[in-house]
Amino acid sequence: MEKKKVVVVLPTYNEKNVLEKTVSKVLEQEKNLPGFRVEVLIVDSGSPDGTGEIAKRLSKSNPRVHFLEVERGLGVGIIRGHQYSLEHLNPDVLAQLDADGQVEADVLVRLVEAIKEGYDLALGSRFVKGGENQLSFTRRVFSMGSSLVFRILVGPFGIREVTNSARAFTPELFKRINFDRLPWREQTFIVQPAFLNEAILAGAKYKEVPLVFKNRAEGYSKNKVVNYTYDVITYAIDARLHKWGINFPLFYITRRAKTLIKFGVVGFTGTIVDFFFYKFFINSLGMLPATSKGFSAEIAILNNFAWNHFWTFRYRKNKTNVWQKLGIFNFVSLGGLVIGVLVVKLLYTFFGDGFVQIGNFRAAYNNFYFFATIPPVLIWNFAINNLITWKNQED
Ligand SMILES: Nc1nc2c(ncn2[C@@H]2O[C@H](COP(=O)(O)OP(=O)(O)O)[C@@H](O)[C@H]2O)c(=O)[nH]1
Ligand SMILES: [Mg+2]
Repeated sequence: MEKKKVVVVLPTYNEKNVLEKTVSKVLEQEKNLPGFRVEVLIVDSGSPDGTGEIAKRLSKSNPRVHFLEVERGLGVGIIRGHQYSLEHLNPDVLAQLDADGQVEADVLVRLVEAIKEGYDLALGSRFVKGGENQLSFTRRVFSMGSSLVFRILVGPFGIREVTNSARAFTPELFKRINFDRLPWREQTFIVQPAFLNEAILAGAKYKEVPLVFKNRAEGYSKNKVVNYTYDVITYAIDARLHKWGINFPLFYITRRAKTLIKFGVVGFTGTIVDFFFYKFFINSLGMLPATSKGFSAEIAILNNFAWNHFWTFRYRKNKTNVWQKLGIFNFVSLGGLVIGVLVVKLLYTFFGDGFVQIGNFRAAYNNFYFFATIPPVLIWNFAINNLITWKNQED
């Protein structure tokens, strides 16, 4: 009987010290896969460390090793790799594994066996029986967290692992994927959970198989965990809306408007801080609403400044130092503060103290005064900060 062929895509970026070892470990798995021929396709994104040269050499000396050069990005490597495989290598099973040796290569056997059993998609999983995640604490929190966000928002809830690369699937499934909705050109690793979602939408019958994920022995991680988390959350909301029939390109927009979104998120946390202190000063220190608003707004300004400085605009460089920036930021926000105080003052003058009964809940008028300040202050800050931000960029 003719043997079936598994082509394992190995994406690489600066993996010169481990690549050769990984390749031989993957090819070795063939002995545990009777009826299958295992080949690898190394997909390198022009690694500056010369990984591509090693890959080229391996592909010349071994007919079971192939090589493809692509642009930067894990998604680009993975997707272009499978496309190339389908066009040139005639595979019966498409597989993918990290090239850095973090994943025990024997997972390939379990992945391919699941496909043999009739599944369209096999997922290497650290979170099923027999699986292991030996990463650092923060990375473990990330993988568990993204899995949870994904399972709750996108589903199906029964799935355990959504971010790992170790996978195998059928060429038929790959051809059914809607690549217009798959953000495979992004620079984070969002392609992994997104591919899973698109595969399930394309009707994939999937199975999770155990996988052991070790700490890196060589080289460094290219995973930008903060950016990846952001992508997982926005992608998951986007996918949820899509499932409800709402086709709003949230992921695309937030990718492009990242700074603006961060600014908005900071503003939102600022509002919570503001409200907390506003109520605290009124209820615990007996301040008048307008006075309290003055103090709480300043605390919120300091909060927002810190977040914007160390997060939102972290990569913006210009001539002003942190104290000068704090001064400018405060000055800009001062307008917002004055507006806030005036709005509360005005409403207080008209309506004074009082309560409304909403069901079982007794709400003081001053709550409404606070929320009334949000729209005008938001508009003011948006307009003026845009101008300042834009000015800063010019320096
Ligand atoms: N072709 C290609 N491969 C990449 C790129 N970024 C990461 N990889 C590979 O993807 C795999 C997983 O990346 P890694 O940095 O180990 O992420 P981690 O395991 O999540 O820490 C490794 O084999 C990397 O070499 C890229 O931009 N292009
Ligand atoms: Mg790795």
